[in-house]
Amino acid sequence: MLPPQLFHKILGVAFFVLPWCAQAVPPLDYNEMGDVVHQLEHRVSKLEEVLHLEKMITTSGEKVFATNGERADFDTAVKKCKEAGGSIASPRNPKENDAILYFVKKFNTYAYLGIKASLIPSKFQFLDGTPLTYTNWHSNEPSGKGEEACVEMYTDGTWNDKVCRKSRLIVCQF
Ligand code: MMA
Ligand code: CA
Repeated sequence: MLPPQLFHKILGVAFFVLPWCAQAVPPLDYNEMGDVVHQLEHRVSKLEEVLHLEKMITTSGEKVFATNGERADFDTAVKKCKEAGGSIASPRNPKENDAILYFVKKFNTYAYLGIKASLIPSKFQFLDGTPLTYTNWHSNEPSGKGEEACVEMYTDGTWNDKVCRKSRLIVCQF
């Protein structure tokens, strides 16, 4: 904690320099704001191109899927994605499934999805409990009968229920 006298001093200085700050950064007019937005868009799209080149991101609609190329068990993958400000990749339609598949193929490694068995064994749902409206199970899957609570994506994009402690590619969504 800052001592009250020091806090007071800092506050005093802040208010003292405020008029100067306001002067040093004049307000932007409408056209200038447009320019700033344009420049930022340009920078962001260049960053996206680099990340795409490095096979670290791919987009589907509004969603951005990303990997750091690392592998982890299910709980660690969930944690890493959360720490990065996202969540573990959870495909809601064929296009999103394809976006995740892109990484699975590039890294030639299965990936865990943000899908888990519910209280009813062999019934699967998203991590927030919402039901699956789209599935892409491999033939004869899910097969675990309650013994395989997680779901991995194969290199053909189909899904397999699997134990959660394997090492799989970390793919997050943002
Ligand atoms: C493994 C395991 C299962 C999967 C079957 C498919 C033998 O178990 O990966 O999850 O359903 O293979 O043959
Ligand atoms: Ca299985």
